[in-house]
Amino acid sequence: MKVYGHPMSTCVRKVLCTLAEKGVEAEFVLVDITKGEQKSPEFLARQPFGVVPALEDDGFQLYESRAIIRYLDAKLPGTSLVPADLKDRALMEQWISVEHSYFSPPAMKAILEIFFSPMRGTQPNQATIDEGKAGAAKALDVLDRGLAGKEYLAGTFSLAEITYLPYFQYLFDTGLGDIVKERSNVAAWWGRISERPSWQKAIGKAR
Ligand SMILES: N[C@@H](CCC(=O)N[C@@H](CS)C(=O)NCC(=O)O)C(=O)O
Repeated sequence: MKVYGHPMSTCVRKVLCTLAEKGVEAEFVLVDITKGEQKSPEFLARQPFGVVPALEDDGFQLYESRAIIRYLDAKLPGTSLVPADLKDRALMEQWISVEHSYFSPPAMKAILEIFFSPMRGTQPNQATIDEGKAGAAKALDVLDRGLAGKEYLAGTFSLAEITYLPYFQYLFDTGLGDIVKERSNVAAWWGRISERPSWQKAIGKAR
């Protein structure tokens, strides 16, 4: 099994975290997005939108991180990352959709502004950061209410947690972690899930 991607990519990190939860090693093939390798004809044949990650499993090719993590969970042995209970499973899907639709787009707007401005040789645009933070904070308010009295979004640690982890990590890495710390249920949840060995491995801090 091969994962094509870059270790700094949020979407690749979801895949690496899922593999680590399952206790499975895959071959990592570096696609250097800092050099534009994701737009090469060779990689576009794997991922026609020219973004990472892509998966190859015994000739089967798959792209889109959320599709890949569902596939890996269903295929690989180990504890399931999808709840067995129908309602918990539906809640997992709800929270993954909230992440995709309402949380990560504004969070990434703020994160990328901070991340890329030094490379552009400009100061980060504070209005862009504030707009992104405000949008992400709105989603975090909903998450905070959803997590009241709960350890995890859908009963147990699931794919839902894995979809949020990379964006939370970058909020902290770019100095925007205050919007997490200000919300007590979300802050406690982040503390719980970010300590997992699978996440530490996905970000290269553990083996
Ligand atoms: N919907 C895609 C998004 C993938 C994506 O945006 N990947 C980013 C890195 S996190 C990328 O490859 N960026 C390079 C580019 O846009 O050229 C997925 O979930 O796999």
